[in-house]
Amino acid sequence: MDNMHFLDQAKIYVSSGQGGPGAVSFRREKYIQYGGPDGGNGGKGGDIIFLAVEGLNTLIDFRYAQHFKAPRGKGGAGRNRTGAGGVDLVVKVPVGTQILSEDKGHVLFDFTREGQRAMFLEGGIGGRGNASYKSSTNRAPRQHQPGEPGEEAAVWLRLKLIADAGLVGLPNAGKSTMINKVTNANAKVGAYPFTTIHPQLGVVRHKSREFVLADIPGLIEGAAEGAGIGDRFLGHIERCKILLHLVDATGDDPVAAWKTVCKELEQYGGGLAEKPQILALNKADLLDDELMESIASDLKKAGAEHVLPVSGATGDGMDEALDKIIEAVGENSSIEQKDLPVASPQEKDTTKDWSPL
Ligand SMILES: Nc1nc2c(ncn2[C@@H]2O[C@H](COP(=O)(O)OP(=O)(O)OP(=O)(O)O)[C@@H](O)[C@H]2O)c(=O)[nH]1
Ligand SMILES: [Mg+2]
Repeated sequence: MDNMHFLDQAKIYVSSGQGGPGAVSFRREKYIQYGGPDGGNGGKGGDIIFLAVEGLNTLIDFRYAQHFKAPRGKGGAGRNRTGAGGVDLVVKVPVGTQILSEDKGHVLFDFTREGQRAMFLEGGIGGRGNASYKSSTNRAPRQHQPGEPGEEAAVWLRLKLIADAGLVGLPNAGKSTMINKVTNANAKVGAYPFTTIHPQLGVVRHKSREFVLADIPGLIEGAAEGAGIGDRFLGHIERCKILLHLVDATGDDPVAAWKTVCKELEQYGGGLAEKPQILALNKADLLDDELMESIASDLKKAGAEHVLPVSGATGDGMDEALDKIIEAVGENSSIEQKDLPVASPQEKDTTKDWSPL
């Protein structure tokens, strides 16, 4: 994905269509001077519907289009003709998008599968035409209604990428080098911190299986509170089933590096600290085995369960790491699950206080 065209949050304004007005009309027939009422009802306004679609890993389009207004219903007409309904407006969002209240306090919908669809704002119903007011006591009513107004709301779209496994580590740990080695991604690599400023996805093909790996910007102490590039990108690994934690073996203090990142995952919350983790001691190509082993044993003394020596540059050790990921991902990686039935999205909770405009 092109870094310049990544956007993971956008505010949009949506409104459903107003109902069309009911008509006032009377039949005109050749030999009847004064026919009965025949004004039809107005049509319903268009709904605002959200639909999750595949193939867009960014909300960038919403930077340029922020207002979505469904058309109004057409007015009723004589001869009891009901006005045409306004066409529903379908707002397409990438899979992984959450729809949040304007104050960001509530998740209204969480789209995790292609094809999920949710009705958000219903169009106003059409007004009654005068024909509907006819009664035994009023044979020539002139009553009619305007259409009901539509609804308006402002909502935030927040994209949380769908990946099966996520790369975490301090800046310069070698995350982007690794994703480039094992996937089709072409992430920027640099010998300086914060080379990566946007998350990036790549597809791993390993032993006839496929899964999606995410590379995110490096984490530093305080990242969970917004330091460095901040906590915002941690959201993109929330949906991962496993994390590949890279520690630079050539760094000043690999044990401290490992602990710092673990602490940030814990402080961020969102279940990140509870996810299974593979601790990969990276850049093994630069150190001799003895030194690698001594660092690994320091990590184990500090509480690490299993330390896997790897090199993202040469690919050494990566087979074992990928085997473990495949195992954790199980049968349904995010790209292999296409044929499963589509689950229905979270119901819209009308008790939540998202604020209409
Ligand atoms: N020798 C060697 N160098 C590596 C390896 N992995 C990464 N590097 C180097 O380490 C530096 C940082 O690599 P990146 O892949 O950009 O690191 P990163 O974790 O993505 O860094 P940020 O995006 O800044 O968080 C670059 O100079 C890489 O060439 C490795 O396995 N072996
Ligand atoms: Mg990087």
